[in-house]
Order: sequence, then C-alpha cells, then structure tokens
Amino acid sequence: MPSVLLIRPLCEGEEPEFAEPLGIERLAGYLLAHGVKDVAVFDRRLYAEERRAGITNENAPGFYDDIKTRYAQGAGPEVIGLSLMTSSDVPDARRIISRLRSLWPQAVFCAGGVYVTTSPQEAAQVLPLGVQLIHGEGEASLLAFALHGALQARESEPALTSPNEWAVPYRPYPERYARLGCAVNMQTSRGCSGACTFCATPQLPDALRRWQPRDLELVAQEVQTAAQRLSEQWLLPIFNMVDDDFGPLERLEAFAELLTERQITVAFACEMRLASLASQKDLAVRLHNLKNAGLTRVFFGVESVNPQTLQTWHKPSRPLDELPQVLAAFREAQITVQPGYILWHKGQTLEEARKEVAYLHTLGIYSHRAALSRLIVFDGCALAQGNRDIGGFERMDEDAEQFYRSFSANTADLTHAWTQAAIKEPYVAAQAHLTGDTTQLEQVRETLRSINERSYTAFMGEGNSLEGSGA
Ligand code: B12
Ligand code: SF4
Repeated sequence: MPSVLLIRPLCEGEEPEFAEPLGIERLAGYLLAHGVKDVAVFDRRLYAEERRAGITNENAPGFYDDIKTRYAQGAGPEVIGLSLMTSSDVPDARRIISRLRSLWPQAVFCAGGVYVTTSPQEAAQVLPLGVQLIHGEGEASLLAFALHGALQARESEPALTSPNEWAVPYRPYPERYARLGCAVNMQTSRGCSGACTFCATPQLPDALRRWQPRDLELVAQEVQTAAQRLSEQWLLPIFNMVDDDFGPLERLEAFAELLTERQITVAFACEMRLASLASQKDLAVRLHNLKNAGLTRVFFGVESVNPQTLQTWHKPSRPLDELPQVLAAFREAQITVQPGYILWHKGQTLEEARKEVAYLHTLGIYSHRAALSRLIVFDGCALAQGNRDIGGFERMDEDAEQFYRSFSANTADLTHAWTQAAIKEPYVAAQAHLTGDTTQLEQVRETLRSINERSYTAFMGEGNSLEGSGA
C-alpha cells in the first residue's frame, strides 16, 4: 500500500476567511477507510494562520520541517496530492511541488479541487508537467491513482461515489483549528438546483451539479462522533455545514429533530437558498425550534435587491418580495443571517448602488462587506465564457469605478477592523449559544454595528470622505 501525502497550499493574496481543508480531510478519511494505511494531511495555511495569530513564531517548526519529520523514517511519500480551490492557490502549489520533487524525486504528484474541476485547461497550463489532474470529487480517482500510480483512463465524467459513501473525514488537528476559531466543516449534500451565472456549480457536469442529499442519519452520526471527540479534548462542538444548499427547510427541521432525539448538543451553521425560506408558514416559530436545536447562523444569497440585475444573473427574483418577512423571522428567532451580496458589477451605476445600499440599511442587513462586494469572474462560471475579465473584476462605468476605488481606499482601516470582527462573530455566537455567556458576542456585535454605521454614513455621505471619523 502506498504512502499518501495530501496538502493544501497557501492562497495568494488576502484570504477572506480561514477554514479547515475539508476536501483533503475527507479524501484522507476515504483512503484510510479503503485500506491505504499511511495517509498524512498537511495544511500550509494552518501554519500561516498560527503565525499570524501569534500562536507560533519563527522558531517553531514550520510546514516543511513537520513534513520532513513525518517522513524522517523511510523513503518518503509515494503519492503527493495538492488541493486547489481557486487560481490563487496555484503559485504556492507550484512552489511546494518543486520543493518536494527535489526531496523525493520518486514521488508521483496529482492535483484536484474546485479549481482543477472547473478550469481544467488553465490548470493543465499553469501546473508543472507530470502533475496528474483529477477532476470532480476525488475519492474514487485518488484511491485508484494511489493504488496504481497513474490514472487508468481519462473518463469524460468524473468517477463518483454517492454522498452516502463519503467517508468520515480524517482530522488530525482539530484543536489547532478550534484555537483559531474554526468550526468543524461538514458536507451534507452535493450540488444545487440554481443557475446563477456568477457561480461555478451550475457549470459542473450534471452528476456533480444535481442536488443530492446525504442521508441525515449518517450526518447526525458523523456530528455525534465528531462532537464526542471534541468534548474529549475540551473543545466546543461547533459545526459548519458547507453545502451549496442544505436543502428545503423541512430537511433542516428533520436534522434538528435527529439532534434533539439523540440529545446531541451542538451549535451549527448552514447555507441554504432564500427561495427555501420564502413563503413558509410560521417561519419565526420554526426557526425558533431550529435555534433550540443549535442552529445559530444561516447563509443565503440575496446577491441583489434589483430584480433586473438578478434576472441577468439567472437568479429568481420572486423570493425578494419575502425578504423583509424572512429577515424579521430570523431576528425574532435570534439566528444570525449572513446574506450574500454583490453590489458592484458591470452595468451597476452609482445611483442604483446608493439605492440598493439604502434599502439594505432599511432591512438591517447593510454591512461594510456588502458595500465593498464586487463580482469576481471565476473561470468556472458561465459569466467567464467569452469574458475578458476572467479571474478578476468586471469593469464598470467610470463613475462607479471611481467611487468604488475611493470608497475602498478611504475605508481601508474600517475594512481591516470589520474583517477582524466579522471573522470572529460566527464562532463567538456559537460559543455563546453553547455556554450561555454572551459577553464576548455582545462586544463583537457592537463593534460590527458601529463599523457598519460608519461605513454607511461614508457610503451615503456627500464627498465620500471619512475624515474626522477616526477610521
Ligand atoms: C466552505 C467554502 C468556503 C469557505 C472555506 C473554504 C476553505 N478554505 O476550505 C470560505 C468561506 C472561507 C470560502 C472562501 C472562498 N470561496 Co468558497 N466555498 C466553500 C464551499 C461552500 C464548500 C467547500 C467545501 O468544503 N466543500 C466540501 C469538500 C469536501 O469539497 P472540495 O474541497 O471541493 O473537495 C472535493 C473535490 O474538490 C476533490 N478535491 C479537493 N482537493 C483535492 C485534492 C486532490 C489531490 C484530489 C485528487 C481531489 C481533490 O475531492 C474532494 C472530495 O470529494 C464551496 C462550494 C462547493 N460546492 O464546493 C465554495 C467555493 C469552493 N468557493 C468559491 C469561492 C469563489 C470562494 C472565494 C474566492 C470567495 C471570495 N470571493 O472571497 C473564497 C476563496 C478562499 C480560498 N482562497 O480558499 C467557489 C470556487 C469557484 C471556482 N473556483 O470556480 C465555490 C465553488 C463556490 C461557488 N459555487 O462558486 N469558501
Ligand atoms: S450561487 Fe448559490 S444558489 Fe446560485 S447556483 Fe451557486 S450555489 Fe446555487
């Protein structure tokens, strides 16, 4: 049986949030469950984050030191796999491949992840020769690659396991992620039935794109086991369901029921669609029950409050009518909403942006993040086809461009402060839910509230200047 090393490289530029590398952890779990005995997971971002947070310093063993120590006995790994989510991961992946090739020339390399899946041609061009690219979910292909040292045949459709066959992720360092305020990530479904043109998912092959749930019994079991392991290490059981779409509200309720029945005490967040929440009867009461079962946060994409913009992105605008009621129900149930928003995009005017921002403020969901949110055209999405702005921002008209640039520059300090607080908030809210101590949460929320207000004033204010505001 070969020895397999799985790596997440650094991401070039600013990383918006730090989270555990579920992709390689799940692949490692799958290999271990299928007879590969020697599997290691190394996350280079974890080292960088620990350094940034002051947990380690330059004297502590680094990423390469720990890898070398891991393989000090024996011949080193035979298979090395790198995980790439976006093109920002490419430069470091190249550096790692070059360094590890010089250490272990006999090792075979492969790369996978959303970037490789949605941008296969670009990935083939930018990654070094001889690195085998594995598209789609990597479980079956990586196992075959590890066993045979090469892919058997290039299949047009990626090899797929059913969501019910996904392995329990192998998480060697839960305490290190928890110390950095990361929840335990879990996936409870595959795909999404949406068709948004700025998103990579609708472009995936049908088998990956179609929404397919994982059996909730398996999800609850996985949560229970992970929660047990965390509590043995005195860590709080905080989870983040990273689906594109957790699914209908009823599925969330069924999951909550399983948690309650089995007396699993956790705090968790999930991602779903606004359409699944709009037009629901007794939403506030139902959300309140979900809160009691541990739901502390829901992400859904609003993206725009301008129906015309939504139409150009192939996103249904009907649920927008219900947005105020949905938000009110969440407020009543004291569950945080994280609304996805894209304010700046091709065709956006300054006047319309101000109108949207004013409406977001009225709804109580204006945030500094929303004010700066700008469409990025990723290679994998429909908008990228024939678009010259791939991998970057779409160009806007001069007024909007000018405003965006000066607002970003004038609020750089606010952006920094906002990001620090916003990154903390989900974990702190989950902590407060589990411990009952809301002191830290109140502080973080107050910081965010005050930054958002100052940001709003700056956005709407004449001259767009923050002078004298102390930012
Ligand atoms: C959770 C999440 C985040 C989290 C955590 C990300 C993290 N660092 O782990 C946060 C909020 C931080 C985040 C940030 C961003 N994200 Co994000 N994120 C997701 C989400 C919802 C789930 C990711 C996940 O954990 N999936 C579950 C695991 C098991 O899947 P996986 O990692 O893809 O791994 C499987 C395969 O890809 C493959 N695989 C992975 N690695 C490897 C390695 C080898 C060797 C092999 C063989 C196979 C393989 O096998 C794995 C198991 O089947 C996805 C949506 C999605 N459907 O994936 C978007 C998604 C990946 N994110 C996306 C984007 C755009 C971003 C941001 C750029 C957003 C922004 N504008 O700031 C940043 C970039 C961050 C960065 N540079 O890493 C896009 C990527 C689009 C693209 N590349 O075309 C996605 C697809 C959303 C979308 N539908 O458009 N994200
Ligand atoms: S943006 Fe969200 S709703 Fe739209 S297709 Fe992507 S995952 Fe689905």
